[in-house]
Amino acid sequence: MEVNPNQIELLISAVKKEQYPETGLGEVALSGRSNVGKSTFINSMIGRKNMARTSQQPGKTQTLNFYNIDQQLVFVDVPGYGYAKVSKKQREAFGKMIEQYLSERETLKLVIQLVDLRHNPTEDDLLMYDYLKYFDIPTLVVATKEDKIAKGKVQKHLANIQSKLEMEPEDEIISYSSIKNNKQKQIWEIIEKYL
Ligand SMILES: Nc1nc2c(ncn2[C@@H]2O[C@H](COP(=O)(O)OP(=O)(O)OP(=O)(O)O)[C@@H](O)[C@H]2O)c(=O)[nH]1
Ligand SMILES: [Mg+2]
Repeated sequence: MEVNPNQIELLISAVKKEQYPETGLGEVALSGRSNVGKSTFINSMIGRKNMARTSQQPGKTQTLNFYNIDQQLVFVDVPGYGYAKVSKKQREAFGKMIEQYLSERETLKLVIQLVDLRHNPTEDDLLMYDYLKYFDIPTLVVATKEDKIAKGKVQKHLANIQSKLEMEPEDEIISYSSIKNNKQKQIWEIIEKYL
């Protein structure tokens, strides 16, 4: 699958169901801890530097951002979890918004769950993966920031994450670096299988 970087459009930043766009296209949502690199991942996959807003401050993405990707699919950039500085009330509101989307969206074909390749999955990562499995949502785990780890250690870290998440055999895991930027083709091929 190839996407034209000039044919990407932010359809809407939604906070409720009534605002979800009706495109007839399959959707792929990005989930993960705040600051893990979800928005950066979207940008590197579509070959655009600043389409999805990124930041070194966690908590950048606060709405469900729907991007039409070259009329082939819709990427949904989701607010990150586990960010201590948002208020309890805001965290609850985010939680509800994300849960409603994940549990009710019929056009959702795949969740790309981002984790940090360097570390053990967090408690929230474990909860999120379990939640996705509870709702039978196909999941691709992308372990990002691969550039920050020695090449010889990548496989060991991947195996550790796979085992800690108790990943189901049909779900794939892949390491990735938005800086190296060299696995888009491979990941597009995986995504295509689910659309
Ligand atoms: N070294 C390295 N840094 C990365 C990588 N991916 C993302 N980053 C950096 O991580 C920071 C956070 O990236 P974002 O894409 O804004 O993170 P996010 O998951 O969208 O965060 P929220 O919107 O707060 O949920 C930025 O400074 C990125 O440049 C990567 O593969 N390698
Ligand atoms: Mg973001």
